[in-house]
Amino acid sequence: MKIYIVLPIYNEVENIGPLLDAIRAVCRENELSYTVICVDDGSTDGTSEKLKDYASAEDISIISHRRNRGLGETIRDGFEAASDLAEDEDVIIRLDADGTHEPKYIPALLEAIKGGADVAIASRFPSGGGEIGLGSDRKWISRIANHAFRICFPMGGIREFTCGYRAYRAKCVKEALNLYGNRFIQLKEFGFVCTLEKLLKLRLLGAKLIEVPFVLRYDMKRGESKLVFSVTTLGYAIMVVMYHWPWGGWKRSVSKLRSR
Ligand SMILES: Nc1nc2c(ncn2[C@@H]2O[C@H](COP(=O)(O)OP(=O)(O)O)[C@@H](O)[C@H]2O)c(=O)[nH]1
Ligand SMILES: [Mg+2]
Repeated sequence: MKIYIVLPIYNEVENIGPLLDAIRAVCRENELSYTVICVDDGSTDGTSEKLKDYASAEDISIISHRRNRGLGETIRDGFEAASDLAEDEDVIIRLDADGTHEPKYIPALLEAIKGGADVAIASRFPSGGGEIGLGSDRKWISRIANHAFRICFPMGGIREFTCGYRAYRAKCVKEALNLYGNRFIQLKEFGFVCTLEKLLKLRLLGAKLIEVPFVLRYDMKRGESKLVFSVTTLGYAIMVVMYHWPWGGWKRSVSKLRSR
């Protein structure tokens, strides 16, 4: 089994070097066979130059966008690249490149996949999970959003909808890309919304989801958050409609896609 680690990267000059070093340390310590797929989304702060230092390393591959295309297109490119390389039994892991998602959780996420999960979600909410360094406004907005999503998109006992740190069974991602095609990530214009869209679309295909406790280290973030609240909120609102739309929403269209 091999793991493909997808990193969406936009202006993370201070964070990217330590993160790549930490990923390497965890993978070597646990004797994991891995490749890191860095998707540099038109960074302008020196991140691209920093990545060049790593470009010749065997365990790192770099996809570069000449222009900033946003998180949706970046994740699409990273996941398509990983799924093209991966065998069915491999695992795709995606984490933020801002220093807040520590690679030390990779072994626990892999264990969850080995135990039968199709998607293992690093979650702040089970016992042992948490968050450090998040401002109180951001903390409350995130809490309220995750509660609202439990009502809008019930997925068993899942409580963590917005954190992008997850491991995916490659077979499921390949199936989803075959079935949904370019619509696996459809709401590309809405940045961070793609994180939840992927989860919903996999769940609609029957993916088994499990949460693994993790602590979000917002105190370790250097640089500004790239979350744009207005765009993200609009994207979520559109997603609720598209999911539940009675005449052909995502929820109903899966059986049609399957029968094609
Ligand atoms: N490729 C790409 N990545 C982005 C963009 N905006 C944010 N990211 C990346 O997406 C991840 C999440 O962004 P981040 O600033 O950490 O958001 P926060 O954790 O919610 O504050 C980080 O790895 C960013 O580098 C973008 O426009 N393009
Ligand atoms: Mg982050």
